[in-house]
Order: sequence, then C-alpha cells, then structure tokens
Amino acid sequence: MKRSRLRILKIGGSVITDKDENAFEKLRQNALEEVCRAISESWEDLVVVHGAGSFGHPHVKKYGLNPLGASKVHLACLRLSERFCSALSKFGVATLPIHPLNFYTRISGLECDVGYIRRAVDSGFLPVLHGDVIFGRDGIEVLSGDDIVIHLAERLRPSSIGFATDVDGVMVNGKVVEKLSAEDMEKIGDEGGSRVDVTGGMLKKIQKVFRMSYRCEIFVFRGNYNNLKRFLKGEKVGTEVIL
Ligand code: IP8
Repeated sequence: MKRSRLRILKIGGSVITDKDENAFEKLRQNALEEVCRAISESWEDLVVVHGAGSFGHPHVKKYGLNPLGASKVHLACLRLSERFCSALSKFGVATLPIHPLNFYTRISGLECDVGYIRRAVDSGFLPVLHGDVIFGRDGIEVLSGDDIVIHLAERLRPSSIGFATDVDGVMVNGKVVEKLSAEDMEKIGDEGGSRVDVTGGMLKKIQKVFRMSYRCEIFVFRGNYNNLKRFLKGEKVGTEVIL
C-alpha cells in the first residue's frame, strides 16, 4: 500500500498543562500558544492527539469511573480540548475536535470510524483528538492519547509520528539518546511521566510503540516551538525510535 504524507502528532498533557501533584485544571498558557503557533505553520496532512494532563488524571483519581465520575472526567477533557482547539483556531487552523467518548469503544478491541478522520483531513480540517474515558467491555475505562496514536497509525499509515513531551527525548542509562531500539528497553528511564498519571509514563509509551504493527519514523522530543517545527518539516528531532 502507498505510504501517505500524513503525520500524527501527540502533544503530551505535561506540555500544555501543569501536572504537578496538586495541580487541577491548570493550563500552561504560554506553552499552549507556542505549540499552537508551531502547528499553525504546517498543519496540512496532520492529525493531532493531546493528553489530558491536569484536566483528566487528577479527576480519575478524585471522582473514579462510575457514571457520575466518568462524566466529570469527560467534561474536564472537553474543557481542555476546547482551550486547545480555540487557541489553534485563533492561529487560523481549521480544527475539528473529536471526542473519544462519542467516537471510540473498546468492546472486543479499540474501534472507531477511521474513515471519518481521513475524510476530515482530505477536506482541509485538522482533526484533534484527546485522552478521554470510553465504553469498554466491562464499563467505562480510560483511553490514553498514546493508544489513540498507535491505533490511528496502524490504520492511517502515516509517514511519521511525533510524541511531544516535557523531556528532551528517551533516557537510556540517564542520558537522552539519539536513537532507541528494542534492545535498549530494559535501560529506559521513566522520565516524562508524572505521579498524577493514571496511564503511565515514558516506559509505557515506548512499550506501546514497540508493540505497534506498523513501521514509520517515530520521534520523542521536547514539545517546544523549534522542535515542533523540525518535526513538522520532516527533520529528525529528539530521540528516534527504531522499530
Ligand atoms: O493523558 C488520559 O490520557 P493521556 C485520559 O493521553 C484521562 O494518557 C481521562 C486521564
């Protein structure tokens, strides 16, 4: 099958929100604008997924996932999605917010209408998804933005995937490496996560990436303006994951 020009970009929740232990729905406004400015300069053939940050993880801990709790978690995720998409819109980006609770299920596996995302991109929109709660086989569960990225990559076959995080790349033996292969797995540090995370830090992200059934260029890097520009231009940035 022909490889597309599509890129998938995950903006970690720790890039655009404050995930310190006591932070609750705290946006990093300057960082958000930096991210949105970089995206607005190159958003054709792109799908963006952002994490929940302090608009989701503390809520899962505080409210749980019973219907009322899940509803509160989802509403907080919507608030972050709205802030993110409105900021992108101010920079002239035709964002199309997609909310996983109404779009994804995980009954016998993760499922969504991928054709809808392809149509949105082909029609000149930037689809923006996010970590959320969804219906699973046994009730409501958390869906991480990383899982969305892997699921979409296996179906949309992008040319590259970027994980913008709050660290410079993946640490092996305490140092950020330029290239990371499966053999480095046991030596990976768990930097980049946070104690408030309910979906796991760097190690879990990398484990998911290595389990992906599709090969393309993958980079993990600090989500600042320059790095995002480099990724969106197709340049190497941060740590390249070699599958
Ligand atoms: O921040 C988590 O998504 P992530 C979603 O991408 C919730 O791991 C609701 C905590």
